[in-house]
This record gives sequence, C-alpha cells and structure tokens, in this order.
Amino acid sequence: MEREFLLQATKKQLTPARWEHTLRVSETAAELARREGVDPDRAEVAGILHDYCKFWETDELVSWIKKCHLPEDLLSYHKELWHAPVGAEVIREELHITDEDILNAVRYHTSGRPGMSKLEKIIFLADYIEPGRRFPGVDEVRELAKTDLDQAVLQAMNNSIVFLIQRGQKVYPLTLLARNDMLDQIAEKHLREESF
Ligand code: DGI
Ligand code: FE
Ligand code: FE
Repeated sequence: MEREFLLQATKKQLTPARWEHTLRVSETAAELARREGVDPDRAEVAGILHDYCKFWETDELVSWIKKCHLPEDLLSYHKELWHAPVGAEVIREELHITDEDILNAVRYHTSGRPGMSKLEKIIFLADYIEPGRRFPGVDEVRELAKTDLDQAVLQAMNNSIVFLIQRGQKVYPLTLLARNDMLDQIAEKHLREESF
C-alpha cells in the first residue's frame, strides 16, 4: 500500500519520460541492492523518489533551500543540483519519509558526498546506468557495476566531472570531495586486502 501510494504521488510530479526513467532507476537500484546485501525494498523506494522535485520551478526550489536552511552555496552552482536536496526535504514533509538512509540517498543522488552509504552509492549509480541512459562512457560504468560498486561510482563521478569541465561549467565542491573520498575508500580497501 505504501509503495503504491509513493508510486502514484511521484508519477504526478513527473513527465512521462521522467517517470519511465524513475521506474528504471528503482529497478536497477533494487537489483544492485540484492547483490550488495542492502534491503531491495528501501532501494526501490529511494529510486522511486529520487527525482521527485526534478520539475519544480526555480523559485520554489530556492524558497525550500532557504526555508530548510540547506547549504546556500548551492545557489551559486548549477540549478540541476537543487532538486536532490530539496527533494529529500519535500518527501520528508509531504510523504512522511523518515528513513534517513533513503532521505540521504535522495539528497546526495546528484552531487554525491564523502562517506556515502551503500544505499546512497546504489542510487547514485542506478541513476547513472539505468538502461535508458545513453552517453559516452556509460557502458564502461555498466561493466564496472557488474562486479565493483565503488569502482563504478568512482568512474561515474570521474565522467560527470570531466563532462562539466569540458563544457566550461563549475563543479560543485561536494562532488569533488565525494570523488576524492571514493579514491581513498578504494585505496584503503586494497591495503586491507593486501594485509591478509
Ligand atoms: O536528475 P537526473 O537527470 O536523472 O540526473 P542527476 O540528478 O544526476 O543530474 C545530473 C545533472 O546535474 C547533469 O546534467 C549534470 C548536472 N550537474 C551540474 N553541476 C553538477 C552536476 N552534477 C554533479 N554530479 N556535480 C555538479 O557539480
Ligand atoms: Fe536527479
Ligand atoms: Fe534521475
């Protein structure tokens, strides 16, 4: 019943194409979750909700950023970043989502952040590799995602940062911090493996 309610509430917020994207993200996320030992139902819910505010007016997004005391530095970066942190606040208030891991997965699905949970990584990656995505580099990330969540997340972050730089755009600092942190996590994992 909860799932059906969330599906209907989200569908109303989105265009048909974005709704199809949302369904593919939630399916991809549930698959990754099963493999990674994360609750697939929570991954599915986070996938359904991740783009909840994608089509909100700029004014509305700005007023939520201010009202909820979200980091104001967002306002000097790309508008595309805003739907993620605002989405987390809106689904908490309007849909009564209280699971902090789901809220963080929505909040950080565009920028990433240092110290991402497995669920956060899964939503970040599912958003990037869902089967409808077609852009340079996506197949390489899909391949990595079959065997290594962290390497796939790192490669998706690398691609996004390079993409922004190639277009002469600013990169939100949290995205850079997230990518540095993935490098550290991967290096630490290799060190741990070597010491066995
Ligand atoms: O909402 P989606 O289109 O499904 O995907 P998303 O939430 O990952 O948004 C990606 C868009 O955000 C993409 O067009 C690039 C843009 N963007 C702008 N600045 C940044 C950024 N993405 C990241 N990761 N970091 C930025 O600093
Ligand atoms: Fe998004
Ligand atoms: Fe998305």
